[in-house]
Amino acid sequence: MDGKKTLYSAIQPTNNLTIGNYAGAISNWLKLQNDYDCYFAIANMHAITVRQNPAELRQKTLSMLALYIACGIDPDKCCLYIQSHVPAHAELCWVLNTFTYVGEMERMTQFKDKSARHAENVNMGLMDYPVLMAADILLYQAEYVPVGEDQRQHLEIARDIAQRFNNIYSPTFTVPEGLFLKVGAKINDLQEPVKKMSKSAENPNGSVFLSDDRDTVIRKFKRAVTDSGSEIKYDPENKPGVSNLLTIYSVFADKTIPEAEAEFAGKGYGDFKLAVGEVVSDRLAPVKSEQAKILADREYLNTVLKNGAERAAHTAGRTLSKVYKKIGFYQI
Ligand code: ATP
Ligand code: LTN
Repeated sequence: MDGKKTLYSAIQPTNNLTIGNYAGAISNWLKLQNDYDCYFAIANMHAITVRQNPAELRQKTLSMLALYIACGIDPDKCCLYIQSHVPAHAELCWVLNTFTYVGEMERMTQFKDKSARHAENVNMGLMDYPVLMAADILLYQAEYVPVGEDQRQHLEIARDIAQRFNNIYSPTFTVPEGLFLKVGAKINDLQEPVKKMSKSAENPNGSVFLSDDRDTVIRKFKRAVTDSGSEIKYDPENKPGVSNLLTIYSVFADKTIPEAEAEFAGKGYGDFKLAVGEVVSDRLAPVKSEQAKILADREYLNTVLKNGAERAAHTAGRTLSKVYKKIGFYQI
């Protein structure tokens, strides 16, 4: 479209989003939507690799769409859709499975983590997760994929699979590149600041959810773990707690890390934590009220989804048909 390069990303509708998802994914998408032909999906097929409550999954899917729009992702500029609405994802995934080795999948960090966390349900889908993600990206011939740091390994495998297929047949897939932010690509847990902040963390005090009310946000920041010493300085190695808070502040206040350091020079940890909590809740308040308004308009959401799925299916269908031709599937 308009000679713009294509960009693809997705988020699973599991749990409520955290400020980590906002910083690492959505805030980045916002900046990119004007300059690229963007596809943003709700990855419900990825979500079921971990057991979900059906009613909740349905509700979270819509609530995530409303959130995308409330954050400023414009459905007139970007293609917003639900992964399961476009069958080509499952279809290409099957083909790509035959170009992926079991050993490669067993080595994936997220697979190992999630298998340990869900030992009672280490299903084939969990292992196949990266191949489905490769199918998502490759169907749209995406040049760029903005994601958080934790997705780097999955992106590498998507590139490998694309190159493998292109080498065996002829150039078919664009080999995608990850777009990682300098600041915000990894927000850590407030209680264990050396661990990634996650939607499904065990301790809810370590994650700040976009749905948290102001008091909860402030309370979580007040209780955030800081480090020894009293200086407010960015030093992830020796001061992981303070550095994480500075990162959050810089994303939510739209300031650089040195600007944030200068602002808090000479101040105590108490004031600093309060200021971070305030800037985050100030930013979230309008998003939350806008999300509720959008969520109430089911007809509008369904129209967005219908248009999105149509557009996505058109692009994806072209790639799938090319693939089927190359591998020798008879087509009428
Ligand atoms: P879960 O805890 O359920 O595995 P998650 O919080 O890791 O989920 P995903 O749906 O896997 O969220 O990720 C959505 C997007 O948010 C991805 O682009 C991911 O890289 C980004 N992201 C997730 N957590 C963080 C974080 N702590 N900091 C920065 N970006 C993040
Ligand atoms: N696994 C991703 C979500 C995801 C994705 C994608 C991201 C599914 N398909 C395609 C980028 C491109 C995650 O963030 N956990």
